[in-house]
Amino acid sequence: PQTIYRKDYAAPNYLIDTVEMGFDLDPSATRVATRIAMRRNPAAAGRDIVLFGEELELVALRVNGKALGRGDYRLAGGVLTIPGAPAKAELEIETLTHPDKNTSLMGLYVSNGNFFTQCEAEGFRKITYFPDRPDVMAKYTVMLRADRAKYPVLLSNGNLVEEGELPDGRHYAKWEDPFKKPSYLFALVAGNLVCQEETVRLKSGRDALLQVWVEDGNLDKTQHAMDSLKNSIDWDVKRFGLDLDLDRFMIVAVGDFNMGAMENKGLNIFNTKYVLANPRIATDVDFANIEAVVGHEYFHNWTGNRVTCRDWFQLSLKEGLTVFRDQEFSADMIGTDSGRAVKRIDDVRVLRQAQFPEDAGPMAHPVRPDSYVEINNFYTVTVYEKGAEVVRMYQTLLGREGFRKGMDLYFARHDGQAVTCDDFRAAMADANKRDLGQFERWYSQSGTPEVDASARYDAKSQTLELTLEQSCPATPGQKKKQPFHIPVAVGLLDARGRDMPLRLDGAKGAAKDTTLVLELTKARQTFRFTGVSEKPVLSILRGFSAPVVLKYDYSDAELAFLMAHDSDPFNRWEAGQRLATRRLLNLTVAVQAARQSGHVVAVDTVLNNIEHDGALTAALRATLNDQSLDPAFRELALTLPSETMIAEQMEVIDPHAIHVARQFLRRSLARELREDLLAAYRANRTPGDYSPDAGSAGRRALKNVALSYLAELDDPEVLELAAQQDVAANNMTDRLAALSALVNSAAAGKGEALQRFYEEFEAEALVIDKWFTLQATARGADVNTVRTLAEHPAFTLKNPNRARSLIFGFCNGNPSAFHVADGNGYSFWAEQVIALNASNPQVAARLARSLDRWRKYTPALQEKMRLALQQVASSPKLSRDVSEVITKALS
Ligand code: DPP
Ligand code: ZN
Repeated sequence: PQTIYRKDYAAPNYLIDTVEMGFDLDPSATRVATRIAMRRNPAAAGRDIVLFGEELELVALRVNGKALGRGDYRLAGGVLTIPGAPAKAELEIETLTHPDKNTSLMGLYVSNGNFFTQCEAEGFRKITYFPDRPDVMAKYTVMLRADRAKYPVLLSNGNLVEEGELPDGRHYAKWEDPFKKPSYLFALVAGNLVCQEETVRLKSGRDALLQVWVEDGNLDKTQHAMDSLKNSIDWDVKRFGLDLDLDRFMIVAVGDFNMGAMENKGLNIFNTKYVLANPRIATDVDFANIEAVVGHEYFHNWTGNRVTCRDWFQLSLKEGLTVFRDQEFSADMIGTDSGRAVKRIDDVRVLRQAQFPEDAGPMAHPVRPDSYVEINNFYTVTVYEKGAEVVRMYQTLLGREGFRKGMDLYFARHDGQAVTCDDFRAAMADANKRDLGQFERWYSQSGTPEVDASARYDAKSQTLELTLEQSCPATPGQKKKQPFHIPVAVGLLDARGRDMPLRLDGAKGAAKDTTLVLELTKARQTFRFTGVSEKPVLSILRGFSAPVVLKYDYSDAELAFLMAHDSDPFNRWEAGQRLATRRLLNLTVAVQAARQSGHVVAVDTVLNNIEHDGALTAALRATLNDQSLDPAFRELALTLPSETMIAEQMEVIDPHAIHVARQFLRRSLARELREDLLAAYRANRTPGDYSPDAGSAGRRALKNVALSYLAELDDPEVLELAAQQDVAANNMTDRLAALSALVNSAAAGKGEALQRFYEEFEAEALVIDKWFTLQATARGADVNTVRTLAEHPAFTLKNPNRARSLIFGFCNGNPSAFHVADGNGYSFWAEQVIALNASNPQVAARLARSLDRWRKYTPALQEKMRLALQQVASSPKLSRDVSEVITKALS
């Protein structure tokens, strides 16, 4: 397969004014007639009309009314070239597609009997031949024709301008989108659907019709999505002065969907997972995710749709920015400072758990990649989450107002255009009269920078010197890195744990701020604080002010102190995580040593004899019982770093030892904190009607993390609590937590509980997904458990959510079972990648990435992983998607 390079970008030869499309919808053969008004682009070097098309039957092709014969154009490798076309050309194309055979879920496809489209990034070319690239923007008019009985609802982008009857029981609807858009934002939906709708008055005084479309029987699950949409509309006006520009905004839920959701202009198409919710079927996390994703797609209407990407290398221009916007939206919706902090911690956890490993592995790429084989492989945590951190750093450096000025200038300059990450950076710089030249390296250099901090306090002169040194490891294609522009937020705590007012040497005025943002731009820099009246404890990288690894030689006592006192909630949490990580790494080494010595003593006995000062237990107890802290924060503080997080800290990953160590620590904490946990469990029940608000959700989270610790003890009193909760719960959060506690314990009734759960929720696909995941990630689950579950009548690889629930759940969510010594986990993985490759390459390529970090494992595991990778590599008909991932992993 061919590699596409950013440096090869060339402007399109032809621009488009209007596109008219007619669809005769039929699941087995849909005819699409397209008429495109094109004109030569004066800014382009080439003169041919270049169209892309995949898996299409070309029925007819005409230029200015004249049919083209085989000699008039070239068609090779999915590219249709028409040489010698006039400067102004009306192009007519007729194609045939087969939606019911389309299992890739890109282009036009059928899900549960209804039609849907997915065109980002390059799915439009599976509908018609077209200059399918984001810098070609046009106005669309779309005519849909279909059987009225089977497809009573016909939707496309923009406004409904006409509808009516046709002979033979068919009907039609004509849609007109008033805005220019790239083809990846095209959408249509046709089928038997129902909607919840509401008319809202916009800030501009106009009215807009909001609709949430679902399958019949799901209207009791749309209220939260509708509320989230209305909140999103209000928030964007308040925070960024951006109002809805349409008369009609639709969200449609579909059960078969590769991604989370898609921001098609005026017609967002969503994975049901991010729409459907009520207390019975959705957890607190689901409710929060729905709010975030509804917000995300809605915010794309400005950041993505009104201003779009020049080419796919610029994907983070819209995704990083829009993730940042949805993160801020969710934080503002919680409203409290502690709620904001909890949201921040959650987001950083995702970044470090998923993006840091990506940045250190074979698929590492800059936020703005330089090349790709298959663009679908670059919808990554780097482009999204690290991209959002990069946007957040502008705000940290420029302040909220400065950031807003940059956004205003960005829209003033680029509304209606397809632009680059450099254009965004220029708007930020120009609006604030700042030089952000060096900041560009956040876009061009891959890898996670490391910042090493060291401090020297001089009592006599009352100065503190903080030295920061940055480096960045080599990544594929990038051996040497230049220094980044890194905002490092710093605070100093006095002996009583209070923030000290800060003053940098040479700064004018009295010290008053207690957090300063230092700008680290050189490889090594020293910052001198004056008037520091006593030796402080340092709180560095407050709020996680940059996506870096901070190294600083904290003592255990300092970490416990920060955990008790830091006014910055992020660093307060972080101190506990550092303490826990240290302990977990020590335990892991001890497990390995015990195993090697071959002693027949139980590992637990060895671990019990390891000396430690109890600092972690004491600090966790204090946090757990601190009623002044938000329950949601306490839950985060109590949650140990995941096995994946620990793995990333090790030179050589030993999943089994990590698992034993972490389980041991959970059990000993449960034993030592038993009474405190029971008290927290009882104190944080949420009686009465369920509400997904952050306060109630936080209480449930604390209660349920207490339950999960307690269940480690396998004592009858606790298991009885779980069994009671399983029966009495009035919401899915509590229900699932109880079931999970039972399944992960030695409870006798766990099989029954699982069965009861299944029967009760058999009709709710999203809940059955949870049922599969719970079992795939359960302690004691192994490859055979998962193979057996894959034979369950409710399992199918064809539905991405279901495939993810079981297969990804196991391969990514149960590391010690997946990395079993005999390599059976890897054989299973290879089989599934190969099976998925045949039906859905995009999902297959995601699964293929589960072995990304294979070179970090013990030699014995490495060898087995290499064989599995090679097995996939040598299987026939490998898609571009999977091939790129496997080739990079093996290289
Ligand atoms: N639909 C995906 C998202 O919103 C890709 N644009 O991020
Ligand atoms: Zn997005």
